[in-house]
Amino acid sequence: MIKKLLQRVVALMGATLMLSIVGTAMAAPNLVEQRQRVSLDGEWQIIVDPLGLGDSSPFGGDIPERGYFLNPPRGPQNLVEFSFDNSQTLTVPGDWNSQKAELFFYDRTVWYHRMITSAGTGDGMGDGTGDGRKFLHFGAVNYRAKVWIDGAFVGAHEGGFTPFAFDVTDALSAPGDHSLVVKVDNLHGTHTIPTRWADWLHFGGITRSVSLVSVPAAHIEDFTVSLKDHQTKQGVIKIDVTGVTSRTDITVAIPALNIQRQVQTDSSGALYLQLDLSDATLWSPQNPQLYDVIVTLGDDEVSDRVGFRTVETRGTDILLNGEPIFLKGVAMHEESILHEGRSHGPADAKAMLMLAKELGANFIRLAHYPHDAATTRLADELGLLIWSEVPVYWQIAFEDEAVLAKAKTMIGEMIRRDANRASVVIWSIANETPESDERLAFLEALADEVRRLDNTRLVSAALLTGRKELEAIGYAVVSRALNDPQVSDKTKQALADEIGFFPSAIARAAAWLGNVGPAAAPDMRSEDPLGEFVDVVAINEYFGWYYAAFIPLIVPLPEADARRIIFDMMDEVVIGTKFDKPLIISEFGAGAKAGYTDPTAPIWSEDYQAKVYDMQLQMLERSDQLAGISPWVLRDFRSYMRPLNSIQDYYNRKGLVSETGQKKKAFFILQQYYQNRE
Ligand code: GCB
Repeated sequence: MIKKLLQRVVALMGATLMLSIVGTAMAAPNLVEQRQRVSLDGEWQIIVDPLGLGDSSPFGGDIPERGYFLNPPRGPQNLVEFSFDNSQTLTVPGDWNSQKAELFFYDRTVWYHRMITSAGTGDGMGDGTGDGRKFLHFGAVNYRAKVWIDGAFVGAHEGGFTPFAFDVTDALSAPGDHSLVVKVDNLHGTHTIPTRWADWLHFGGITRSVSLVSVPAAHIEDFTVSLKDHQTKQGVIKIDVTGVTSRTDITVAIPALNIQRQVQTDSSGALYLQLDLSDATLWSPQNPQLYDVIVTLGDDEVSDRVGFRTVETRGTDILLNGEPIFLKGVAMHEESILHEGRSHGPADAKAMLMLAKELGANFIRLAHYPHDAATTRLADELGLLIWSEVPVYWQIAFEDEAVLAKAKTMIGEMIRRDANRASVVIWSIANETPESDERLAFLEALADEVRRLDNTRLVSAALLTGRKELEAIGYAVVSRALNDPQVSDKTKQALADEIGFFPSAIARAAAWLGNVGPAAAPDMRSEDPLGEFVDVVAINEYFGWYYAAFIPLIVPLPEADARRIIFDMMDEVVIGTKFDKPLIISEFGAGAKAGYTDPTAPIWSEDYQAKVYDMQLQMLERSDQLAGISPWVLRDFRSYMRPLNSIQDYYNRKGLVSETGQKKKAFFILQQYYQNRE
C-alpha cells in the first residue's frame, strides 16, 4: 500500500520534471573568456551518490525540483538524510579521481553544491543596472551534468569535453544568495561517446572552470574570423548578434592593421564582412603573429587575438599558407607533468606545450577529445599546429541515430569554441573505429557536419590497422619464419601443420598480396573506405609493439621469434593509403618504465622503446605520402586498462616522459630526428 502510494507520488513528480526542462546550450554567448564574468571556481561541497538516488527513487520515476539532494533541511522535525553542510569538498576545476584516493576507481554520481550571490534583476552587467542577461557557463563536465538553482531545474548536458551554458537570468533575478547544485554522472555505457571501454581514465567531475557570464540584452553572441586566400590576403568575419531590436552600430577593428569598419543592423542574426588583410603577417609556426580583433555592438565589446593563415591539401602534401609543411608532431592526453589527474588552465598547458617545443615539434595531436581552451590558445601563441578530436573512439553504437546526434553536438561545440584558433588545422572525427557499413555512414555524416560548420580546416580520422593489413603482416611473418634459421624445426613443423590445417586465411592473404615471394614485406597500403571522406588519411600502427603479440594468438610462432622477424621486416615495410592524399602516422610507440634501462633492450625498458622509435622513423621515411607523424605519446597517462604491477600501475607507459616529466631515451631519438627533418 505504502509502496503504491509512493509510486504515485514519484510518478506525478516525474511528470513535473518533464515540464520544467529549459535551457539550451547553443544560444549562449561564445568567446566567454573575453567577457565580463565571475568565476565560480574553488571549493564546492559534494555528496557521493553511488546509487544515483539524489534525483530518482528506488521505486521508479524521477524526483523533480524538490529532489532529495536539492533543498536544504527546513526544520528540526524534517527527516533529512543528506546535507551539504560540513560535507567533503572538491576543487573545481578538477576531477574527483585524483583528488580523493577513495574515488580513484569511482565512475558514478557526485552531487556538487555552492552558493551564488546575485545583485538581482537588472544585474545583467554585474553592476545592478541595465537589462542584461546572465549565463552559467561550464568549460566541461565529465560526463553528464544536470543543473538546478534554488531547487529549480535549469538544464542538462551530455559530453565530457566541450563547453555549455544556460541562461540563468530569471533564476537569479532575486537579489541575495542562491543555491547551485550540479549532478555529475560519469557512468559511461555502450551508447555514450566514448563508451566505457577506453584506454584512458574517464576522470569524472567538473573538470574545467565554471563562471557566470554577463552580457547586455543586445550582444555579440559570437564572431569568427578567417583568411580565405593566402595570396590576396582576403578574409571574412562572421558576426552573430542577438537581442537587437533597434538600429545599432557594429564596429570591427583590427588596430594593428589600421582596420576600422562600421555597419548597422536592426535585427538579430549573422552578418558577414569582407576584410582586406593585405598588411597582415600570416601566422605560421616560425612566426605565430596574432592580431587583436575587436567587435563592438552598442554597449557590448568582445575582442579576440587571432592569427591569419590558410591550410589545404594538394596531392599528398599539407599546405600552410600555400607551402608544404611536414607535421613534426606528438600525441598527448590532457594530463600534465605538474600534477596527477585531468589537467586544465594555462599553467598545465604551458608545461606540456613547452615540452613539445623542446622535442622540436610543430604539431600536437590532442587525443582523444577536445582539450581545455587554454591549450589551443597557447598553441596559437607558440606557433604549434593542432589536431583536435571528438571522442568517437573504437566501437561505439554507430547504428544509433541518437548517438550520431550526440557526436554532431560534440563536433558543433568543439568547432564553435575554437573557430578563431589559427593553431587548429585538423578536426578529427574518430579514432580507431572498426570497419562496418554503419560506421562508414556515421563517420561520413560527421565529416559532412564538420564541413558544414567549418570549411576552412582539414578533416581527418585516425584509422585502425585493417584486417587485410594484419593478415598481410601475419602472412609475411609466417613465410619468413619458415625460412629463418633461428626458428626451431619444431616451430617450423607446427607452422607448416597449421598452414595445412587452415589454408584459407593464408591463401586469402596471399591472394591479396599477389605473388610476393616468401620473404616479402607486407604491403601496408590502407584501403579503409573512410579515406574517401577525409582530407588527410591518418593511420595508427604498432610495428615493434602489439603486432608481435597478436601473431601467437593466430599461429604457433613464439612471440620472441615474431618480434625479431617483425623488426627485420621493418627495413622493408612501406606504409601508405590507396587514396592520393596526405598521410599522417597518427600513432606508433612502445611502453617503457622511466628509469628502467638495459642494453639487451627487454620489453618495458627505455632501450626497447628507443629501438622501436629508431626503427619506426627509418621505416616511415620510405613512405612517399607521409605528411606528418604524431607518435604515441608525450606523457605516460592514466588508464584502467594498464594494471601491470610495478611497471604500469594503471598508467599507459608509452610516454616519451613519465608522469612527472622524466625523459626517456626515445624522447632524445625523436628530438634528434626532428632536428634533422625539414
Ligand atoms: C591506440 C589507441 C590509443 C591507445 C594506444 C595504446 O591505438 O588509439 O588510445 O592508448 O593505442 O597505447 O594502446
